[in-house]
Amino acid sequence: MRIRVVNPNTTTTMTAGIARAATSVAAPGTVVEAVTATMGPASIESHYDEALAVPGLLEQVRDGDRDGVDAYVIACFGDPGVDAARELARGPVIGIAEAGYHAAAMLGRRFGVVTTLARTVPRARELADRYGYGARLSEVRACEVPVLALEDPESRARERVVEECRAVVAGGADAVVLGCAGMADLCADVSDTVGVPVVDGVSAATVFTESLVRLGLGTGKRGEYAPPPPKPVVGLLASFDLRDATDGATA
Ligand code: 5HY
Repeated sequence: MRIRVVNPNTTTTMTAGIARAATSVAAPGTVVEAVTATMGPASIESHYDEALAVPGLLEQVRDGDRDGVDAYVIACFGDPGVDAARELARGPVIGIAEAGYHAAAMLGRRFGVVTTLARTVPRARELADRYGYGARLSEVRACEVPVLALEDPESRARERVVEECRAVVAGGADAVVLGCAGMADLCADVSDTVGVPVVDGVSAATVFTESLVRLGLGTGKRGEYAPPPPKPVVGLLASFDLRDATDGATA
């Protein structure tokens, strides 16, 4: 099976870390294709960034489906464009926030999240409510390390993440979810240090999509997630016009 793990920001070094996490948990026979958006912001830390990241994500899903990809992981903690991607893709599409929350919810009564910037905290809470985990989420804390600084040894990212994870545990959480794809490389070490399960959404989403494909399951296509109705799309986004794709005429 082929799982396409999409980094919706345009930073290839971050995709490399995402690829390591996904590949490390994929089963034999599963091909992990870690790809970077060809357009959009270098990192996603605001609603504006998130909106600009969606076309690059959808391009990777559209092209992946034309090329026979079986499932998709959206490797950004805001789960940007997950609904639109589910309309486009035949196979399962899972965002790393949703996967992280599902995994953490099976590891204790309450879980917390450690994210990057404080301004992303409300989005993390909103997604917990959307996925039905609002009551299980103890708190969301920010380490105040920008996404692209996570890779910089000078940023003390590991120490900052450990400090916030410890505070989440002191607040009563049984498990912690890391709130950024760029934290995937830190997961095992941080978990050992803080002594509770620490969940990386990239790994969780990879094994969950793999399991759904193995179960022969994909997104329900009868209603909300049916293919988008084809219509004229003009301007910068003209290549997202689905009419060619639906009537079989070559683009
Ligand atoms: C992420 N941003 O996982 C989110 C994290 C965040 O570029 N990749 C990003 O801060 O929301």
